[in-house]
Amino acid sequence: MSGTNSAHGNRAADARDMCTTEPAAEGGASASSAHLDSSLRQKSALTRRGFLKTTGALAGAAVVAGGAGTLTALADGNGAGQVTSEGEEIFRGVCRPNCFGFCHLNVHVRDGRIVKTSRAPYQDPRYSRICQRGLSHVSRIYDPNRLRYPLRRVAGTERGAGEWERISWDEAIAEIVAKFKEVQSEFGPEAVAVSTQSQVSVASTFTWTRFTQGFGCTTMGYSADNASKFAETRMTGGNTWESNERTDLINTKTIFVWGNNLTNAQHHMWHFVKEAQAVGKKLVVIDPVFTQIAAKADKWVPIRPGSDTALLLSMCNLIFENDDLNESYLAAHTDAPILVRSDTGRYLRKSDIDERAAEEKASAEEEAKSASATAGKSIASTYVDQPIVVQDGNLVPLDEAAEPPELFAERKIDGITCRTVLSMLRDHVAECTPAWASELTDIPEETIYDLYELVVDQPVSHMVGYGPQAYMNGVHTTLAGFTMCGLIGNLGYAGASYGSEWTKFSGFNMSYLTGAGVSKGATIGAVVMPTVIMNQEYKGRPYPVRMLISTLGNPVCCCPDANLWKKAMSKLDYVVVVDPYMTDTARYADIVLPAAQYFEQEDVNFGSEIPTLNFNEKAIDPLYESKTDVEIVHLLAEALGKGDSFLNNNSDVLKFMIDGPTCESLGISYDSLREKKEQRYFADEPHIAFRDGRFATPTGRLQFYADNPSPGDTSSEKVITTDRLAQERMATWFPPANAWPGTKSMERYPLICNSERPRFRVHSQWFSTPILRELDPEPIVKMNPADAVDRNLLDGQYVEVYNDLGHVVVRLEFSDAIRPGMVVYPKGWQMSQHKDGSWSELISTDYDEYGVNGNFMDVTCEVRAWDGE
Ligand SMILES: Nc1nc2c(c(=O)[nH]1)N[C@H]1C(S)=C(S)[C@@H](COP(=O)(O)OP(=O)(O)OC[C@H]3O[C@@H](n4cnc5c(=O)[nH]c(N)nc54)[C@H](O)[C@@H]3O)O[C@H]1N2
Ligand SMILES: Nc1nc2c(c(=O)[nH]1)N[C@H]1C(S)=C(S)[C@@H](COP(=O)(O)OP(=O)(O)OC[C@H]3O[C@@H](n4cnc5c(=O)[nH]c(N)nc54)[C@H](O)[C@@H]3O)O[C@H]1N2
Ligand code: SF4
Ligand SMILES: [Mo]
Repeated sequence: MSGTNSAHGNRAADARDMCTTEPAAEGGASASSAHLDSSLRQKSALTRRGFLKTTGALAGAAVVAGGAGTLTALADGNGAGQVTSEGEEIFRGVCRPNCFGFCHLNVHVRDGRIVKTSRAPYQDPRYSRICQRGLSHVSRIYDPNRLRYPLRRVAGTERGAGEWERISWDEAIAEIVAKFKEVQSEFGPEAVAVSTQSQVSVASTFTWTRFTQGFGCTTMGYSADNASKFAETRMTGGNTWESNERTDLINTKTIFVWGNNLTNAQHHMWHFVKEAQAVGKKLVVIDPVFTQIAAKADKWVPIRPGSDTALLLSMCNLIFENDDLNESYLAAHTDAPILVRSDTGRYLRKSDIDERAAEEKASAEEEAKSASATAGKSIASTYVDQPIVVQDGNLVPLDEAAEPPELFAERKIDGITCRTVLSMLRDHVAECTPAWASELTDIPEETIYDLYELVVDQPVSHMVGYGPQAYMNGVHTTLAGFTMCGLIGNLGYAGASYGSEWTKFSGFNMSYLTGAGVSKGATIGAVVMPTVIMNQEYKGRPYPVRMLISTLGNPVCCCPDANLWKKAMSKLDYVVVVDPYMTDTARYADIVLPAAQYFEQEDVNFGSEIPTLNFNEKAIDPLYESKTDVEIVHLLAEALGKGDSFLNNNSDVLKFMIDGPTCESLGISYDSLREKKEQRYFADEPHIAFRDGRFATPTGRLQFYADNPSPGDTSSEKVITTDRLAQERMATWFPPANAWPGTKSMERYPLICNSERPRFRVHSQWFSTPILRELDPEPIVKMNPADAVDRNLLDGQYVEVYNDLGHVVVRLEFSDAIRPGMVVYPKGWQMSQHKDGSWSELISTDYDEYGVNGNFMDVTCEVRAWDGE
């Protein structure tokens, strides 16, 4: 509980100072803090009903548009094709907060002011949606909390103290550039780190990358959602978290939802599940919490947090036991038949058994080495040393196996035992019986057998959220899921899928990113960065990070260990934050630059659950003195003497990124996209991930076995221990670091502390939107009444939730939906909106070196009454 008192002290100062932050003379801006303060004082308007009673109504409210839900009338009133009033102009907007939605919106403008946002049609009407956040953009854009001018921390005040003075853009740029040069000349170019987080826009994000690269800076990478992506890449070769398109859900027999809080977190997609249910498809929800979607399920399986891997491995065990293997899929599309050497743990290769191949390999490697020496960079050998399989009793290179190879084989080669991946996997899961899994998952054995029947009755669509992967063992949850599906071939065809639909468009002209130069600075994950700043050390060697430019993200609010982040921010020589709002991160800056909002600039957005590029028109000029990120980068680059290497407006950036050969081959150009507003980039509809067993791994197959597991992060020596390496070879059960019975954390703090995605915010975005704050006035924590009674706590009272790392003070809400032994909080409030502390204080920056992910759910806490002010 160190630092609690001072944190409280700061909080009071934060709230007070925010009133004096923005120049009152201009009116409006200073009202921001007044609004926040009053919203915190306001009692919640919601009655304290049990969650179970309200479930139905809220589930309806979550989906506002088209077909489903109770607010359809409102949505239709805001629908496309409506008669607009005279003098009103409608622009196409794309809502892009990273809720995976990218809804197309009509942005209604009258007299240069946005007066309404309403649903605009996707070409495929099944995707036309809008939610309460999309409907409240006017309230968000003209929010009195909007930053209006560049602000500078008042000289002599502490960072984070909240005292600001208005300065001009010229002053701001001159000061930033002077500091930038000073830091780079004293400590090297990498001493400036640039952070962009989950808020992605093609024009802005890629321009900041060009800046980071062009000026040799360190990149502060993203450390959320990485465990799933890392595991998927390892097994499938994909670089996203890809599944079949959601329009394919109708083709499945059963939808399994693994920790995906769909009606809050992707509510634009929920109707696909509902429609599938309406035609008789089953819905199974595996979640420790009785979520809204669990309430709609045919079967809800309350699993012990952090134990999905055990359940998934028990399915694998039963697949072997019941001989439900899909042998032809395994032989043709997976590494199941490849032999593995027992001495090295590596695939047996052609060069291991064939002298000529060994010579060829050696000379290819030699050639690559000397080419590298000439080119001055490392060049990999292109020689493919084929893995070996057994066919008709003979050892055969994989690419020469004409007939299906043997799945279970064992050979002794030069005295070394070699076994197929499938034989090893069978042994690996032999002890993962339903009885074993039942103990770990707290799911009755009979239920596990019932689930198994559904899992093997193909096709099955597994929708996987980010809850199960946000624990220290999260990589293996995804490895186990793909292993289960791979064994039975439940991938790559209509209705058969595993993952979370997040597609990636790879057709942009990416030379834009490095067009101004290539940085020698490292990419350091956001979960690693505060420690690097504190120690000025990375990978065991001195590494200076003295200045931070943070844009398109709010790390102090959203990254683990807010107290560590606050210390790290205070340690830096200089901090610049670019954002439309005074966020937690902005509060710790020396200079805050006001950024333009979504509809104040032309942009393209992509990377969603919907495989389209989406064109966002500029509807109004940036408000007040705000500027687009592209303009801000250009101003900085110009003052740093490289203005010619940077474009000065979004349209030019978009043209550069889009008008290249790849887009052309897809029939996409800047002009066509601007005209059509939306262009699909997959030829198939619905898009099927890993169609026909095609994978982008080195073997072209789904790889159950990691031939050469390499960590996402090499900064720690412990990643190369033999034990750790062995653990990484195949999907393996091990418990979470904290949220597990018997851990030190749990002995001291017995409640597991999970977050949920709030329907009123996306992360911290919309945090102060007045209309939404009326509906959702203050931070809460939900707890099962049984746990509350044990602690003499009352529904509605303020409580302190705490652990060794920090604390937060919020209102308690009783909820029967919460599993006893847990608490759940809607995330994304700024620190200043809590009575004290913040949720991110409770989360540790410990991470798994392979996934390099924030363990947002692997947290424990205790709760007590709060008697402070
Ligand atoms: N407790 C807990 N914490 C979590 C998670 C959790 O489950 N639990 N989940 C994690 C996950 S999965 C994620 S993805 C992260 C997200 O973490 P962040 O990406 O840091 O979250 P946001 O609050 O969306 O921050 C985006 C910021 O960009 C600003 N912005 C919007 N548009 C623009 C623009 O055009 N230009 C500029 N310069 N700024 C703009 C917004 O105002 C906002 O302040 O949070 C993580 N944090
Ligand atoms: N409204 C809104 N929408 C959002 C966001 C937002 O902030 N607000 N954020 C966006 C982003 S960046 C992301 S990454 C996605 C995340 O989308 P989701 O993955 O759906 O979101 P979460 O709420 O983090 O977690 C999902 C569920 O996991 C459950 N869970 C926790 N632990 C376990 C476990 O061990 N096993 C199982 N089976 N379930 C578990 C939780 O109870 C929760 O219901 O949402 C996106 N959409
Ligand atoms: S917040 Fe997400 S679901 Fe809501 S309108 Fe915007 S993109 Fe659509
Ligand atoms: Mo995320």
